[in-house]
Amino acid sequence: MKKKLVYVGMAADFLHRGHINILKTASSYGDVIVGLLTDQAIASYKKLPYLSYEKRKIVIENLRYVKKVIPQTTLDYVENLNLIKPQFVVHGNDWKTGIQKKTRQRVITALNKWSGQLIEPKYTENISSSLIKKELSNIMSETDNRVSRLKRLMNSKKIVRVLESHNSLTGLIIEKLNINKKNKIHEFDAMWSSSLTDSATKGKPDNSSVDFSSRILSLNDMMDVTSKPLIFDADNGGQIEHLSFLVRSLERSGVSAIIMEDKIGLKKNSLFKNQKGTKQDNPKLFAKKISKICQSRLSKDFLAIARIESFILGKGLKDALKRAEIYSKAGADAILIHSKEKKPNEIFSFAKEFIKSKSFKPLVAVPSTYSSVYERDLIKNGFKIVIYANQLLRAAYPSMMSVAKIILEKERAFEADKKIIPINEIINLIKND
Ligand code: SPV
Ligand code: MG
Repeated sequence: MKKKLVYVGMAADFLHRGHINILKTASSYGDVIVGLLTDQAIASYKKLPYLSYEKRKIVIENLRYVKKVIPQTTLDYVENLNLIKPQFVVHGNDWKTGIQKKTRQRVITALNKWSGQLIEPKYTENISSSLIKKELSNIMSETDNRVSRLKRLMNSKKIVRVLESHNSLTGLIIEKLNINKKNKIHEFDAMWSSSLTDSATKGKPDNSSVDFSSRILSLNDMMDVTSKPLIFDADNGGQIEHLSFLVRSLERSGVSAIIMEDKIGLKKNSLFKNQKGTKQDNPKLFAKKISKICQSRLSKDFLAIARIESFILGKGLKDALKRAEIYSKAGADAILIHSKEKKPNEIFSFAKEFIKSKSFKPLVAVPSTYSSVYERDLIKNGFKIVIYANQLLRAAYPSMMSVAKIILEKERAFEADKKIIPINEIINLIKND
């Protein structure tokens, strides 16, 4: 007699005895088909798994309780259930509440169509998920893994959300902060080491007076206490002869991408109104720098991102598109199209044309001046990375100024107390474990 089919959906990033309990129970009902959640499916509602789909698949399909593994491309089971029409679905009873409650309801409705049954073994307690998570964060901050993570995020998420970090404390905000919005976890995916905010933190102008060694020291501080990927703002990359050493240092520190802008001469921040005296590089020479990065990197997962400054310097769309073609052919993995307009029209007009090209590469936006743009509109227009490039420093400075002023005015600190967090909170923020 043909055995009954049992469907089990799982992410199975780190297999533990809770998973085994589910699969063992499932196999007592018939042949087990595991719907293994793809990276995209998992990233749609929580963190990207440590292991890629292919690696997780190898583990699961070799378990003796499992007959077959198929991809489950969404958090929702219904598509796969309609395809297989299993007599049983098995899932731990922990999904009755929380983020997966709706998914469970839809499974029940689908199963009802062919009188299938949902089996919910008791969730395995005491496997100490906090212990696993702690281990996981150690593994995630391993250099190789961190370098590759940005590329994996780009392949798995609609848009990779990046926030500026200028010290370890801001790195920790990016690392830990998340909010639950409509049953999806929203968080920042990566850190941006900004030349502007790193220089400002050191009290220096954004004109490359803070050299790369010093920039790398600051980012190493952040790397010590975080596990998320970091994108490095390399200004124009410096001299081509020095680039391979910069790439080597960045890769060794666990950086995932370098962004290099096509300007020459004394560096000026792109958001300054007056760009007089700033020149764009010859595109062919800049392309050589991109190729140099590609040749120097040890891992193909370390991304070379070319930043086009045509709009900043008033050169217009045609120039930007011509450069995008050249940079893409030279090996750029993505293109940052910069703009200091109040609206994103300029960058969207660029995206609309570039998307038609055979050389199209994922686009990066830095919405500092056009901050009203929503992520959903960037996604619609072909953008894959959004960098919020300076907001944390802009938040910290006025707050510190106002507290310093209060102390000066009142000649005591009491009045400032209600504007600042208690000392206890600072102590708890940085735990020594
Ligand atoms: C930075 O954050 O340093 C940047 C982005 O390069 S911008 O300030 O817009 O030039
Ligand atoms: Mg910069």
